Amino acid sequence: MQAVQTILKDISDKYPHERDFHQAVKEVFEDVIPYIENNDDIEKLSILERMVEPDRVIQFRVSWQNQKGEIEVNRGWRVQFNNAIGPYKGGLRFHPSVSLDTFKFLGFEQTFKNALTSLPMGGGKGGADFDSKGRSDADIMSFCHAFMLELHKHIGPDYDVPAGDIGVGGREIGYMFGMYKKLSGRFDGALTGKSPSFGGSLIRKEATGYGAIYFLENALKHNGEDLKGKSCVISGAGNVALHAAKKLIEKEAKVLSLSDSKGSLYFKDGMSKDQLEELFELKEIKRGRLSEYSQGDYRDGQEPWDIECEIAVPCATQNEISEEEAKTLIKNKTKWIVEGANMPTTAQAVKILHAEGVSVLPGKAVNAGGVSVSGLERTQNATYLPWTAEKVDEKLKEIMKDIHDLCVDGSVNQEKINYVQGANIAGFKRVAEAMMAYGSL
Ligand code: NDP
Ligand code: 2IT
Repeated sequence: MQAVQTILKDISDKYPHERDFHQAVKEVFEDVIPYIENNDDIEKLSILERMVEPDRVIQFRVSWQNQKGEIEVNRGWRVQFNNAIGPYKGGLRFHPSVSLDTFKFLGFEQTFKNALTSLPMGGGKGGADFDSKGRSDADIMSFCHAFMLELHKHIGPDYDVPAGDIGVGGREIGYMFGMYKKLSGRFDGALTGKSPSFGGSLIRKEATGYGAIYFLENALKHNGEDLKGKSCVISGAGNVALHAAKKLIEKEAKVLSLSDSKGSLYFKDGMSKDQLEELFELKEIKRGRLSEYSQGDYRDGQEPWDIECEIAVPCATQNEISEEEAKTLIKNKTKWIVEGANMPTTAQAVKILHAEGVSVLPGKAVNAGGVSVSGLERTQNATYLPWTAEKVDEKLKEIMKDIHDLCVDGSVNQEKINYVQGANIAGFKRVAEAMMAYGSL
């Protein structure tokens, strides 16, 4: 469709280095062509042109003193992408590889993900090029405090509500919330992912991984299958990967691997509950590396995608599965790709996988459980009423089922559900309708 191609060319001319952002826009806009073709107002009101420009981009210097007394300088960002359906909402990522491109792609994706949750949340994303690996707790605290010294000017419970993402977990949110509270003089829900001891929601920590498996269960059920005995390869060993593993083991699936940026850990007969508990301790408490774990087969420098499995669950980062990995998965007869991470499969890989009948369950639907429970944390903060873990988990299950059903409805092909297209159409529709209602803004 001409309008879509014109915009894709326009953003690649204007922002030639923003490859991840282009990829995210291309995937959404090409999928929603059937919807745009039936809605003249999308073109008439320049909805696509407006959707690719963030509402605003905030970039700032984070200078801070490390334990040795040296002053270090990092770059921080918050991209407030689109608040058509609610206050900006989305995580903060601390990783040395990030750039504005990363946050534009993540903020764009977040806008449509949040729309799928049916909760009132717009899209935003932010973070810093800070490398927390090998840092002392004191350094992490100083950095988080310095980061919030600037960020606090741009957030608030009804305006922009950040949470965690890669490199930002409960510890970092605690340091940042402490500083936010001090600077603003307010105790409110301006951040989610807080500890339940100071306003956080139970199950938020687990929500992304658990939600991913609830989504997968719905998709399997739609196809007349279930999880029992299915072999699963997981990448990543962080918040999302570990909780996805926990839920899979609980559902009697076989978890064959975890990985980090240095290598993968292979469990030929499936990881046991006890082994997973030890890995939680190693990663969450000791903050160690997978290479330090003595059980399983540690494969230095190797990704997990060559391990034969029925279900692949990428839970580390973007573009983990490209053409080559996709071909290996196809050769090994993998049937499902469950994107716990944001955009872990490249566009080309998705094409190849779809052509071979592999179902790709897209990140913006699969991992939406995290932001959904963040939404529920906002509700609990706003009403001053904490919910029980059971209540949050029930609500999470309901939301994931609803997102699954929205994806099924959105798929143009009803014989073989295209979950990627279904998610894109359902999310896009909701954001576009709100934008059209506001007129030219
Ligand atoms: P964590 O920081 O807890 O864990 C990240 C894991 O991924 C680590 O094992 C890390 O390995 C690995 N990893 C990170 N970057 C790379 C890389 N460039 N190459 C290889 N491995 C890498 O992050 P989360 O588990 O929270 O996030 C994982 C994914 O899930 C991300 O895509 C995130 O955007 C997405 N997500 C997270 C949500 C949440 O609630 N936390 C919600 C929705 C999506 P190492 O330690 O070696 O760096
Ligand atoms: O990518 C994501 O959805 C997140 N990192 C979680 C965002 C949130 O606000 O909980």
